[in-house]
Amino acid sequence: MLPLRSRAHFFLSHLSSNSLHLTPCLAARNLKSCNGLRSYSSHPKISGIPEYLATCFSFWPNFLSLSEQRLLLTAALQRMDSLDSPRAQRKRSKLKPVHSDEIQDIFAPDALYDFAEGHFDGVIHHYREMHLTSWPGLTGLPEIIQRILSLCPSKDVQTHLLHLSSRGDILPHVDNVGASGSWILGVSLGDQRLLRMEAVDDSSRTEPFELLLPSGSVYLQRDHARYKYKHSILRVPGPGGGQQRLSVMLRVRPAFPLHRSVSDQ
Ligand SMILES: O=C(O)CCC(=O)C(=O)O
Repeated sequence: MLPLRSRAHFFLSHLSSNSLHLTPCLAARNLKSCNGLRSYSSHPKISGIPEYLATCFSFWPNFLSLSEQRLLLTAALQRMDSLDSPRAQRKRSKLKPVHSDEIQDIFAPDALYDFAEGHFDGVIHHYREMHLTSWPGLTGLPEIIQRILSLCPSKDVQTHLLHLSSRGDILPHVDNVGASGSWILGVSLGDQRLLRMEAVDDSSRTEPFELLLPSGSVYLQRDHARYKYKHSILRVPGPGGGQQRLSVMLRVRPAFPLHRSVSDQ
């Protein structure tokens, strides 16, 4: 089984921050590219995908039906919940089942999850995450996974689950180039969030763009959009202040990983 954190992440974070913290999660991010959040979330400019990125950024706003979203979210939470503390698991087991079709009602309240305050690389806040090696055996799930995999440009895929609390955000970053290859595909479940894409190189004179990611949508960044753009996931400003969101992130394995840890071999 692959470790949740590879030495490649560890190495880059050490280079860029000089602080060493090992946390049990996948950190496929490059700290070098991160900066502040506030100015974006308060003035979102929601736009379409710019013409010049049409070949390397794809978006399917309604890829999964509500029943598919519900099944995929249930499966993902089942896997993640088993990693929470026995205390959190016990508290959740006392919850009364909610009879509703709302996707949000599949999540327990924020307080019943072991959300981490901040990632060691400073990019992500109020989250849980895990590297997934197998999905639970739920009826109908393999068909959904197959449909998602059919969007992937290549086959050698690693899966990462990322659960943001109602307060969770992901700041601008480029995924660690040593931890994954030339494309990243994200399936959004739960709260609608804003994806912001901005060029790494300020001199490129390309405008940042923002896209609303509804539950059931899928986006794919590849090549130029994967390497030359920072992405962030922001709460949509408004009175509600955000709800929980879980993303299923598929990434191609790197052709030449920077490092392999002992448990990788
Ligand atoms: O949740 C998403 O859509 C993006 C996740 C992400 O940026 C990351 O895992 O580095």
